[in-house]
Amino acid sequence: LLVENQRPKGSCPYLFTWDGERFVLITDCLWSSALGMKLAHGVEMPFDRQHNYLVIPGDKLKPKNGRYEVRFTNELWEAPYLDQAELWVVDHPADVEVFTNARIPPDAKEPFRLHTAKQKRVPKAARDHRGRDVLDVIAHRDGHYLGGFRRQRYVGLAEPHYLELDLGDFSLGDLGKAKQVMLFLTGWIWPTDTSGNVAISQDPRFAGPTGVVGGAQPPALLVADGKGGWTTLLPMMGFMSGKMQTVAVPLAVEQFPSKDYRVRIATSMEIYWDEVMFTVDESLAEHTLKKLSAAAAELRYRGYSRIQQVSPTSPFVHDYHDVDPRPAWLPVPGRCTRHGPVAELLTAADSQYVVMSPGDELALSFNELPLPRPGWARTFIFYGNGWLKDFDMNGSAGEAIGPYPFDGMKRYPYAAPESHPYPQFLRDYLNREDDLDRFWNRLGASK
Ligand SMILES: [Ca+2]
Repeated sequence: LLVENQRPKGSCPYLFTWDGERFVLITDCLWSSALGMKLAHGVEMPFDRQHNYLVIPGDKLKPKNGRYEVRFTNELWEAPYLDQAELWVVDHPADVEVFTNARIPPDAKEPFRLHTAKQKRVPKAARDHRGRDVLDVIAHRDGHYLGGFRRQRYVGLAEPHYLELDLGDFSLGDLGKAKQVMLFLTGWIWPTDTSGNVAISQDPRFAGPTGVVGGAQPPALLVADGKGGWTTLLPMMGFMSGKMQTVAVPLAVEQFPSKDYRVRIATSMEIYWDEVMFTVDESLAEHTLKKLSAAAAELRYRGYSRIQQVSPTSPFVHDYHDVDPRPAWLPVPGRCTRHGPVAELLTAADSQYVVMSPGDELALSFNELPLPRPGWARTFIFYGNGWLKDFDMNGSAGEAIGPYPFDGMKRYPYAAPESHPYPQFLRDYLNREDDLDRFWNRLGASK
């Protein structure tokens, strides 16, 4: 019997930062912009450019020789088209923690926002869908994740499950005057892919409503209705775009129908919560935000990080310093960006971008800023925009790197007379091809 462990073949490139001693994994990038991805048979994801705002805790990014070093690695069977990359430096009082309003699906009408949390509150009680007390699991961000649900036949799909939180009594004591609650939910998600989504949508046992990710119910927020039942307040609460991210969910106290202040986060996606906390009536803390473009950026071949999963509910964590240079994926037809300096491609969202092949890494260096003022601390945000394509034979144009996306394309894949607006960019930068012979030779040579 041969057992092959399931691991993602596509989902997103990885972001690593230099923490003073080594490169550490922060999270996934460009997660929500999968070109040609299908949510179900015949249901395509939007193909617009996507914006990513990824929080990097201050202790995970320290300067090295006057620069902040960030690594963006493409380790799955996919191609990122990274158009713009910036490091945002947020200085703030040391006693607040910084979050953003980023979530999946993004709300195009909602501008990017920071959130801060000063007095973090732990729910009074937490139970899972089987009635187990799970407060200890979700009370701290400690890499101890809440599982306890059955996985279904397809990656990313779980049995319907929920986390029930008792936030306390908003009619009494120090919570008695509360008007606005902000829930901060941190965790990781195992994504579905096109082939899985298409299969689920054609499988009557699992198919969900059309247009819903892989037939699964994305997280919804319910509140106790005071009559022993539950009311859905937010059918799409939003979820994180990968590993170890936080979703901020605003909730007005007056939205509770009764004095029962319990909420449920219900989903059938494969989501593992690490920490759930909330704040009450906090306004955005004083802060400064500076945006840095890369002082240098180099595209090069690197290989594949060793992957570790410490427990069945933990995310897969990549070890940057344990790398296998052998190719892991079959090359895909099409041209990628030539290796070498590429900083000029990353300064603007202009449809002139860096196309990476599997095994490539982008080394980004940003000039260090002076230390924050006394009593303040620093948090970083990696801002990136562009597109991503999984090489999935069930996806649209999922068998090749082209056609090359651009702002304003009317569909994907597009066809003549639509064409990329910068043919010279395509000629000058996209002139590297992975060839099949080299792939097989490399595999052979490694034995
Ligand atoms: Ca660009």
